[in-house]
Amino acid sequence: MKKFFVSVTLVLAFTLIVPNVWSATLRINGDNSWVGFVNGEEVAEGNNWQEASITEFDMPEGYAVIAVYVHDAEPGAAGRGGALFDVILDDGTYIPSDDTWKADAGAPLADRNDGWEQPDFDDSGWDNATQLDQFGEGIWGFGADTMRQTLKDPDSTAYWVWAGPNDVEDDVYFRKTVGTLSTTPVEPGGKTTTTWGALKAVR
Ligand SMILES: [Ca+2]
Repeated sequence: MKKFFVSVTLVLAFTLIVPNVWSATLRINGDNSWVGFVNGEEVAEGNNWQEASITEFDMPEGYAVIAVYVHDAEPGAAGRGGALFDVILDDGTYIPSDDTWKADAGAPLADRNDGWEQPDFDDSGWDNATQLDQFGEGIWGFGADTMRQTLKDPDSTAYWVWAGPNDVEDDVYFRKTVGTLSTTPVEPGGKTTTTWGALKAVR
C-alpha cells in the first residue's frame, strides 16, 4: 500500500512540474546518407537524398537538442555533399537548416566517440554551418519536385548546409537546441553543476 502511494505521489509531482508536452517533427535529407539524433538518441536514418526521413518526437521539457550526421559517399573533391533539414514545433515554429546551426567535420560516424550527439556536449568550439542554396535552387534543385512529396505540410524553406566547402569534407555534424528551457533551475552560489549549465552554455 505504501508503495502505491509513493507511485501516485511521483506521478502527481511529475504532472504538476512538467508544463507542456510539446511535440515536434524532424525532417532530414542528406547527400548521400544521414543519421539523426534527438537528445542523444538515434531517431532517424536515410540514404536517398530525395526522400526525407520524418521523425515525430515529444519535448516534455519544452526543448530538444537536435544532432544530424551526413556522409558524402564520393571522396573529397570527387563529389559534393549536402544536408537539408528542418524542425517543426507543434506551435508552428519552423526551424530550417541554415548558418545558425553549429557544424563540425571529422571522422566517419562509426569512428567518432566524443559524445557529439549528446545534449550536454560542448560545441562552443564548432564553427557555424556553411549555408549553400535554398531548397529548390542550385545543384539539388532538379530533385525538388520529388523531394516535395515528403517535404510538404509545411513546404521546406531550409538551406542546404555543410561544414566548410562541400567538396572537401565528407563527414559532417550539425547541432542546435530547439524550443526553450521552460524552467530555470536554482543555482546555489551561482554555480552550475548539472547538464543544465552545459545546455545554457551552448545555446
Ligand atoms: Ca565528397
